Amino acid sequence: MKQVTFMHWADLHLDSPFKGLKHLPENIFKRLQDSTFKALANMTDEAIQKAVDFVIIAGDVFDGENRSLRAQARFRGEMAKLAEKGIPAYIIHGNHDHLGGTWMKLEMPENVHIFAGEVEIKKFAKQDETTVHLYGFSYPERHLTDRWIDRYQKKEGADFHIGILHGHFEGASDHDKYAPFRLGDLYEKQFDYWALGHIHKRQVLSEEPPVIYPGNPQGRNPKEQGEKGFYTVSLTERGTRYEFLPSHDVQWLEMKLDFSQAASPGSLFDACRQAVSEVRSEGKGVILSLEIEHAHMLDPDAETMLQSGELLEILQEEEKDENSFVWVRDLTIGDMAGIDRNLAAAKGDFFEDLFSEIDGFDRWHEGLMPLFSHNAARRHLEGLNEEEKKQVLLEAETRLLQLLAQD
Ligand SMILES: [Mn+2]
Repeated sequence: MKQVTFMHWADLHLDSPFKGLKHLPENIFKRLQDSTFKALANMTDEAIQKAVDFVIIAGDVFDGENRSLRAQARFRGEMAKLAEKGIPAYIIHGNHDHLGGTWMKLEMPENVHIFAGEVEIKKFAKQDETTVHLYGFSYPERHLTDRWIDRYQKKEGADFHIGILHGHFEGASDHDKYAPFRLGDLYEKQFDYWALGHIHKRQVLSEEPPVIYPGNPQGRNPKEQGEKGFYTVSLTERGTRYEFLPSHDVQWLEMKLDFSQAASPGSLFDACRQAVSEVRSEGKGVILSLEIEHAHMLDPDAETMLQSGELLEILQEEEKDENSFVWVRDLTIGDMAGIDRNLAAAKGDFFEDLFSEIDGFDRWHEGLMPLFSHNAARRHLEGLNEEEKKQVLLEAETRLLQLLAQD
């Protein structure tokens, strides 16, 4: 039976700068700075161990269009490891590492096949003569808003056909709308697999044929949270199998801790420690945001420990030099409107009046006067927008409920 097995990687963003994180302990900041490279090394190891037929990289190999020498050297090293095992890599460049940038060109090993700035077809032939046509293009420049999908054309003469595209799935948000396409455009091409890149969140857009964004192999900020990795895919005449595998070295995570039961400093601390130990992962790092829900149920000492930052400091203290670290980056008090209002309202009319007063609040001018009449403040502050007003009201309500709960 004809069969090929390959790996689908995308959006490596090698040498991402991790801006704004210099305040982290040196050990942890260094781990982050190195994490895009470590994720690449993890993927290479996996490709060699699984002895795949080839590797596909669907764009944004490098974070910057100047492709730092460090990034190129590390990349070349990993590609050389694949070359030793006879594993080719089929690569397109995306909006980040488009061909219009200027960089010092480092020679890549012979197994590296880079698509040109126009759609082209590369042919892979296995020793048993199973053949694959791979279709793709590298971004000739950063901003490509045309429908490049229209330039893909199936060419007979291979057992399998794989489209590689760095582009925007219409309907997705938060990403630049480069080389847009719809699912129907891809189906029309009658390929066996679509290896996508550009959107960093892992998504299987279609199962038959598989159309997949593997996401980036290493999260680079709190928004890129959870396990990050790549896909191993096997195409056969009978169908396709694919599997997600993680490759990150440091994982960003968010967790909520619910205190609907009264909590003392001891139980608050224990609950945080418990959360930390739950997410700890051998040999890897975790950067964790903890959100405390129903914080008004904390007793006053526990609340002080939380508000003063003391709890956060204690949690961080032991992690600075830990290899499998869990760094709690922040401890926040969660949104407690809704259910808590119901609980409180059940206690009497007073709360109902309080909530209707809060909801109808419009004395912003009066309330903010002391602040905005201050000379320095007037020069540097703008008024509050609607979102900020909502936030201020919510915080005020939370404070009030906390105070009332303590009586
Ligand atoms: Mn990208």
